[in-house]
Amino acid sequence: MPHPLLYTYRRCPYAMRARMALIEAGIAFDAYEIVLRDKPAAMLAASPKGTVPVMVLPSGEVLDESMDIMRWAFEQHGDAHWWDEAQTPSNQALVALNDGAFKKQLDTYKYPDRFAPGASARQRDLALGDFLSQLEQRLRAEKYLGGNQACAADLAIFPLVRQFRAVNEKWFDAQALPATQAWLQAWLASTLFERCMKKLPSNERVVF
Ligand SMILES: N[C@@H](CCC(=O)N[C@@H](CS)C(=O)NCC(=O)O)C(=O)O
Repeated sequence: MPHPLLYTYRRCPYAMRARMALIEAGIAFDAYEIVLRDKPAAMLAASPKGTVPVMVLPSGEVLDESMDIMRWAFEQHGDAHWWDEAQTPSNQALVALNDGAFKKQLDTYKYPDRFAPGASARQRDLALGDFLSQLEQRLRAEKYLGGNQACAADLAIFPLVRQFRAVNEKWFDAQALPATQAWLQAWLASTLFERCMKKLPSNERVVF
């Protein structure tokens, strides 16, 4: 049986969540590290919208949304907790906020030159008030978004919070977000993250 193929980009937060889910679920897969400016024709033929991650299953079925890849991965997994816990209304709402408003705020914060003066700091502060404070409340109550055990919502949200912190680590670490900071540091130090960030050659299909 050939492996499923994941078109991926190492630094893309959506591709990170997909790779972490596949690794956690113990799925053997091949990976193709793309160059964003020169996407492979085979990937665009499978998914014309041109975003990574894209997963092509041995059946030919194509999954081109990161959450669909996570769901597929955890469906193959013996432990239903990883996906089911991410389906609670509070986790679904938090992932939707992460992928929606928080992602937009992150982009404005990250690229201040592309926006009006002051917009970057304003969006940073809105992200703190709208999203990070909610995440903090949840993580003060429980170690993970999945409770005592991590779930797909933890994996979905952590890569974007990582990017947000990376804009200005000193600023992030100085905020009153102790539970979020500890949660982020634990993910950064995890074997799962280390494995998902393995360096691959570009433009080549390899066993991940
Ligand atoms: N909703 C998509 C978003 C994926 C996405 O936006 N990926 C970015 C990279 S982080 C991308 O491929 N952008 C296309 C480009 O930059 O050309 C998902 O969850 O899979």
